[in-house]
Amino acid sequence: MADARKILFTGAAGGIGTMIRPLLAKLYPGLVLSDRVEPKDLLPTETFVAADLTKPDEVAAAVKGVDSVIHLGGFSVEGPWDTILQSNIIGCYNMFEAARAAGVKRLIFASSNHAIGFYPRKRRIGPNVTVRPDSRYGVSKAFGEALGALYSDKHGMAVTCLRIGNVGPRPLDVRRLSIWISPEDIVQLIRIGLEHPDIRFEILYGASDNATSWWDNSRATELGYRPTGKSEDHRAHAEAEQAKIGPDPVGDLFQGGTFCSAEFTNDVKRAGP
Ligand code: 15L
Repeated sequence: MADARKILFTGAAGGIGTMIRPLLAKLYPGLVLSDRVEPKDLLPTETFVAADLTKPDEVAAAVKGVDSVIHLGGFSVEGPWDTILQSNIIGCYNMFEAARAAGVKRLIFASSNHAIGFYPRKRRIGPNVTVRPDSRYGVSKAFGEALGALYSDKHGMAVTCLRIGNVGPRPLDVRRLSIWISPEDIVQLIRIGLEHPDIRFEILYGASDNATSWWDNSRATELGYRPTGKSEDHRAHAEAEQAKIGPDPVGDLFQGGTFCSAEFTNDVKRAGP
């Protein structure tokens, strides 16, 4: 039976949005897409509402009548402070607040591995470690997770934060062998966030079944996550791509990679937990 809930999907025209839209459309016909610009090739079952996350009235209009939100909107890499502030701090707050006011019951927040990027690659971590952002972007993702906890505890919104590694058809390099997630697997996690009856506030790692993973994703397994992607199937490609990239004495030590080495002025022995 078709899912009758009204679901808003922000960031629909972005990189991940473009990859997963066709998969989500099959599961949730009637999906409402949002972004600043309309994605090309809108399906007959999809509708679009333009919204700039920095404008509370536009966000409120997009979220009107909606039961659940998949919030992928925002700036997706490191950027100048004002860009991060507007898109990912103010924009994220506007989304949670509009969702609360509209009575939204569930929200999936696209967090990132960069909220914990300064953990060493040698260390395996679960979802409950202290955040160690590797960038202003990573700080904004930690902020979004904190907002998720607040709106869950104070207002009863069922919030799932996905600490996404890197989404794509295959891992791009050796670092991504540890953090890669296939489009199908991220849709599986989104589905858990939208449907699982036990969700209150969750942080789950957005990773496929990667043999070299740095993350304990057992909570996702408990909630029914059964990833089908295996990064090892793509090792030859990832290693060939890695050979084209020079060594990064800082980034190669930490989970966040180049996000850690960018603007780095510390002694590497004093960085990370
Ligand atoms: C992210 O959070 C970014 O959105 C994406 O563009 C990649 O840089 C990814 O992390 C990554 O760490 O590979």
